[in-house]
Amino acid sequence: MMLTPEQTAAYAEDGFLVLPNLVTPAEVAILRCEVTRLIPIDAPGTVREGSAGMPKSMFRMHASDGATASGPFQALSRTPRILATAMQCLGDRELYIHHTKVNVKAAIEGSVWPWHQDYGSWKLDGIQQPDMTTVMVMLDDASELNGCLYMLPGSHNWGRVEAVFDSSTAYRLWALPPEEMRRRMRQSPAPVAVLGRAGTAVIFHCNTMHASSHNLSPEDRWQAYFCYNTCVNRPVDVENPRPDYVRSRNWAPMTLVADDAVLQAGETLRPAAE
Ligand SMILES: O=C(O)CCC(=O)C(=O)O
Repeated sequence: MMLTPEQTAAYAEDGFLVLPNLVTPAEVAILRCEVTRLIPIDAPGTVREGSAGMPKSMFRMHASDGATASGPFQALSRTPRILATAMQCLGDRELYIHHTKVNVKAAIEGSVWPWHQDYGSWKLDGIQQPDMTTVMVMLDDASELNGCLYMLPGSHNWGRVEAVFDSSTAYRLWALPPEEMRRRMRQSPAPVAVLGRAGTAVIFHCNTMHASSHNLSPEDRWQAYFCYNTCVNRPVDVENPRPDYVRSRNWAPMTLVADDAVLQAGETLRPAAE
């Protein structure tokens, strides 16, 4: 898939671009089966919350090894629809994945993600330039009630803003200071709720300020995140680097696969016919 000139202009201006129906219902069904299989696994990085112990985040679905490796997620991370779109947004054909995750925002109990920029954390991983982008794929319909993402249009143009470590939820992260956020939001266009049917995606720049609310609905909200970096921008050494599940050491350029690779990977998971 190639973005149109209007779409690339919108990504450059707003710092994000919504891509409705990027993933088909058949693919979503396969990916959802995979999430169901992975939820009980206690893998490095899995952070749980709520009375059912649902993963607020679980990592590394795209990898070929490890407890959470998933053929369909690996395939999706390399399909032209996603990888070539990331290449186009980053203006570079040599990309690797910094990390992937699925955020299960549990019904009633799934908690807020405070306003943050992903590069707030990724710079501390040793990544020198904000030349990174994330593709989020909805595995459920996303609504304001179930805690959809919100994007602050144009906020990537402000560059990286100094962050504070927020440990108010199960997933601790570098968040934007509340006073800074109040000041900036008063000068900014209103946040955009990223709503859509399962299979809708959004691609967003690593400095775009984003957040999401508590899930007040009676159903979980599942979203998958694929974070891409350019190979030339791989992290430099830092003291106490974060683990591989969140700061990948696999810096080899990724190759594109056929666009039906998720369906093919799903076929191999089906029990053999009698
Ligand atoms: O899944 C969500 O609601 C927000 C996740 C997020 O902002 C992130 O992982 O950076």
